[in-house]
Amino acid sequence: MSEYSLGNPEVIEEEVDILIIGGGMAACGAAFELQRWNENKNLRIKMVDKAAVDRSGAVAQGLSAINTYMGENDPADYVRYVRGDLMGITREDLVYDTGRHVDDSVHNFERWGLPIWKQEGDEDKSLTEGGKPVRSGRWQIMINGESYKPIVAEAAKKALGIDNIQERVFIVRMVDDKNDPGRVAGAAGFSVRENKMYVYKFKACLLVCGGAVNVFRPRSVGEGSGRAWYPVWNAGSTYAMAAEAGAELTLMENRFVPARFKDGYGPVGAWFLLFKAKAMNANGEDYQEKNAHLLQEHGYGAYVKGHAMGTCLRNHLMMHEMKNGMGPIFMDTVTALANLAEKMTPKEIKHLEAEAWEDFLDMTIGQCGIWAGENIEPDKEMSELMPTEPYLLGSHAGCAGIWCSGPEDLPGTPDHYHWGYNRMSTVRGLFTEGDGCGASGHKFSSGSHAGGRIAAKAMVKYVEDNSDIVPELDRTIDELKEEIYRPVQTFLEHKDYTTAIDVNPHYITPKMLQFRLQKIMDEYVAGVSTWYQTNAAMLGVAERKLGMLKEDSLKMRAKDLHELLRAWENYHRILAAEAHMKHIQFREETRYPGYYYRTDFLDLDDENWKCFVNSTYDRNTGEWACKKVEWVELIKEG
Ligand code: SFD
Ligand code: AMP
Repeated sequence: MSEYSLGNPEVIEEEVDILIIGGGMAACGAAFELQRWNENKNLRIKMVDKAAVDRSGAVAQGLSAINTYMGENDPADYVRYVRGDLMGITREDLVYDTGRHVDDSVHNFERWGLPIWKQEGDEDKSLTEGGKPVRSGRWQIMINGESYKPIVAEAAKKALGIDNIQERVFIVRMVDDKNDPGRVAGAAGFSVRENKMYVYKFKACLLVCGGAVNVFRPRSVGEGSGRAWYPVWNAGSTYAMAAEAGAELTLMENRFVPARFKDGYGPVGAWFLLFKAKAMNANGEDYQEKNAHLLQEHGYGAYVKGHAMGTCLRNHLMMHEMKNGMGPIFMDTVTALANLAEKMTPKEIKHLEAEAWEDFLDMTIGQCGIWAGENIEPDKEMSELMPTEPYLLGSHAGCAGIWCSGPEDLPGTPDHYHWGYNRMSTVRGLFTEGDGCGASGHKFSSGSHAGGRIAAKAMVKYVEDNSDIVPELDRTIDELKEEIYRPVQTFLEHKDYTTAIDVNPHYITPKMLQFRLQKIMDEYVAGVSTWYQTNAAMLGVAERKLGMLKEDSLKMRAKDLHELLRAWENYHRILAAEAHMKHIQFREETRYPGYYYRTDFLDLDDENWKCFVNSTYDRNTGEWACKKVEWVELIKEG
């Protein structure tokens, strides 16, 4: 395909009843569930993913644990746990809803072939037959999960039918209804492989494109650049497209800064919880014990129960050491494995060592590369831990996202938690789950799948109740084409002005624009270079610079389809970044110490800020508006 034909793509228009945008955990859950509710109804359903569903999204490389499985636990306790971990403010209706439904998804994963570890003697029993899983923590169970995503994808593909799945199409924007601006009627995007633009019309859609990675300058550089903990192909599309469609966002000030094995970004859960490893400072001290008194300051310990402290607080205690020159922080893998091996046979010890490697081979292969490349044998040498660059997400230990209507049957649910169909945003017809659904973290892979199923059921009801909707787009095909392919036109118009293709006063390459975004966010919005600290003055600078960046984003060039993808991913990142910055600016307290600090408001201030911060974006003016929204306790402390 020549670069010149790129500006004039073939246009493919399709009308369906329900469009699933994304092909990750929530999307696959929805696809599976829709089959059930669509029996004898013949609704037209389509799934569109920018990648290939078999290996797309956060679970692409696999996982070693399912982090949300109730089993013998009461979902009310799960709500208490999530509330504590996220410093008091969560939508308890949404969290409870996930808790009461999540196990069925896990049982299905096992039925579809996912190997779930069982306790001795129960190896041949499935979970539904009473087989007891190997728990790493109260909520987490261990799996052999290299093929987790293909297994979940296979069930989704079978349910929907291959013909109803469109892979390699990147959705750029939602389109409002011409006759009803409070409702979405369509979505538009382009093939990342062929010169084709896609325009969908629908009655309802599930927007589940994951969270936002590479918004901040990553710690990885040079040949490691591109390595991050969360998937780099989560580019903020969910938040940006929802915001542009007018949907209210919530808790976008929240972010996740995970403590990870340094440079390879290997997760720590299995090491802390299953292998019972301890982390220590440069002097071999247990900094969590040593720094426990820090939780008395600024009210940070308000939600600590017994020894259980929120994920951000564990970071807070670790960062204190690093900021005070007491790093590196080491994960003592050596003692952990030696303790476990004490009562083991040589064969069992070999197996244990294999598990230590498999934990990463199953989900973060790059960490094994680091171990191999640096001659680290975990039973002989400790590994460094490091807090990563921030990620925006709503399904792991973070709660950024879209403000969604919750279930209708929970006692005490206030009206502002429930205004329509479950998991529908404030824009009619626009549903979300997984990383998209705000104020309800700790869904993880299983909860995101279950959430997709909850949303699917509600979408079918919405479509049936609104069968008279005839979606009409408020943008013409030509307008959409001009907007989506603008980076290509910019390139074609100006490329001959200079002899060096990447240097041109009329355009900026997506890669360079991304560096600019990451530098602004890193230096002014509490990235790693300021040890996650910011204040009103820094945010003021960020606001100005992001405004100019947004203006300049219209000058991004695309010399091929790959760059067109990168250009739009970066545009989505900018909007997600702007929302994050505006929310941090609005919330004048430090709610999540260890994730970020407002140095001008260092206290956790329950009196003024035990509330949600919600925002809306006006795509015509480019302005954001933030407001406080009341938080309500539904589950009493047990
Ligand atoms: O170890 C467009 N997660 C863990 N969950 C667990 O249950 N256990 C773990 O062990 C977990 N850990 C973990 C996890 C993730 C990662 C990356 C690592 C380790 C290394 C979290 C879960 O994976 C996560 O919660 C869910 O996957 C979230 O689901 P969802 O559906 O919200 O997002 P997705 O799966 O990433 O899917 C996104 C999809 O959108 C597509 N997409 N399609 C069209 N147009 C666009 N513009 C699009 N933009 C994106 C993507 O291709 C994808 O299909 S551990 O750290 O704790
Ligand atoms: P991670 O590997 O860090 O993503 O963690 C996986 C799961 O284990 C998540 O549910 C975490 O909240 C939990 N977890 C990780 N480390 C700890 C810890 N030190 N104490 C308690 N829970 C943890």
